Amino acid sequence: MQFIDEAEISVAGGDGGDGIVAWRREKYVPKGGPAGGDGGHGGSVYLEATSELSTLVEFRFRRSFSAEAGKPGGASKKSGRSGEDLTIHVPVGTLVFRRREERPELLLADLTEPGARVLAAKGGRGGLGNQHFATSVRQAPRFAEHGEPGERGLLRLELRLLADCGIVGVPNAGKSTLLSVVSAARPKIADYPFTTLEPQLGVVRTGDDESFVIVDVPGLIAGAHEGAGLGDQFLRHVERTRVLLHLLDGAKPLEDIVADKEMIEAELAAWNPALLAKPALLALNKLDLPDARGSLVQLRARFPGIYGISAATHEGVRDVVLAIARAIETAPMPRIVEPPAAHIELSAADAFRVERRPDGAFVVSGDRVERLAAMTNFESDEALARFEYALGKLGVEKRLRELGAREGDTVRIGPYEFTYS
Ligand SMILES: Nc1nc2c(ncn2[C@@H]2O[C@H](COP(=O)(O)OP(=O)(O)OP(=O)(O)O)[C@@H](O)[C@H]2O)c(=O)[nH]1
Ligand SMILES: [Mg+2]
Repeated sequence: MQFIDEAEISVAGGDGGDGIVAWRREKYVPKGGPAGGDGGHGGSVYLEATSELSTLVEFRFRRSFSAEAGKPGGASKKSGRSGEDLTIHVPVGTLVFRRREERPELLLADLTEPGARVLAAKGGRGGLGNQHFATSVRQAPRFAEHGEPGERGLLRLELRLLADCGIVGVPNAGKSTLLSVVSAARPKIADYPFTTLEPQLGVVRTGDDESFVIVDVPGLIAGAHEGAGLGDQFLRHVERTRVLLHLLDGAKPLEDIVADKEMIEAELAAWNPALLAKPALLALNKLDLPDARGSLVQLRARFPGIYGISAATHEGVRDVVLAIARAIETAPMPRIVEPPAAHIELSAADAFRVERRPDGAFVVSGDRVERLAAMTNFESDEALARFEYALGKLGVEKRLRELGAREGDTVRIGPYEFTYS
């Protein structure tokens, strides 16, 4: 049974449309002012959680998603149409990570509610038409901006939600027996600890159309949060459940039952304090044993809400199941980590790097610089002048000088090559 569903997809925002060069045409005016329209913005890619999906399988077949590009501007200052946004639906509970080169991946969002959305790749801005570039000295600008390329990125999707309720407790408490009674699952049951080695899932039907998913977590021992008995792996699964059922072993003496309860709670808290805030039901199992009945009376004095059940005879099981179902209804979907609130650009916007290559050329790299180059129409001297001005403002020019660039040296930015002057 798979517990962590994963997929990797690539997303691309639509490129912005190009701005254009055009002139106003009026009767009796041979050549009017600049009137080139702006390109439309590229569409953005969003991820949206929906309860209609429960796995990430469909991403095995389709891995690449791009939003529509913006249309180029028109004459008479007409703007191009913007590209449509693209929404990719993912199951509720999907964690969205952005892969980064040479750096750890970044959590973009934890989509825990239906309808929760995250901007995954922003569309590029439309290029400005020549209507914007007229100044008192330049009345007939013969250039326009290219559209900005859309953002591109690689995302890793992870679905950790596996169950509404997690059964936790010490080894041999009867967790697997209970699972086999309340669901159609047939886990291994035996009279020794660590029978269950992997979490087991079961679907519990509570009505014609109602059910919840329960997970039988392998027994936890002291030190579980540090990995004892593989406890850390099991606790990770407990994190994503909405409700916990803490099952106590009624075959043990009262003092041991109380000590087990405290140990399990300490392990949950040590793994993640948020686990203790989860709605939790407490139940003493093996009530068919005479000593267990006595223990229950004592325990009830200290923990008034405790349930007494016997997985063997099914006594009290129905009550616990209904109580779990009620608790699930009102429990919030637990969050794994607080995600950052705002959209994070693919790379730090203003950072750039200048490197000198063995052939003597200088290579300038960086998101912003490369975008700027992509938006420039190098056939126009005016556009080139504007580009150089922007490089100066970003500090690229200064950095080139510091690195010893001289007249005639080659400077490369993305696919473009320039001569330093
Ligand atoms: N008398 C009695 N025995 C029970 C009851 N429930 C479970 N047992 C027995 O307790 C032993 C352990 O049961 P399991 O269901 O395997 O226990 P577990 O909590 O899943 O154990 P691990 O997988 O090792 O963590 C088995 O021998 C069961 O038959 C019960 O209600 N009454
Ligand atoms: Mg078991």
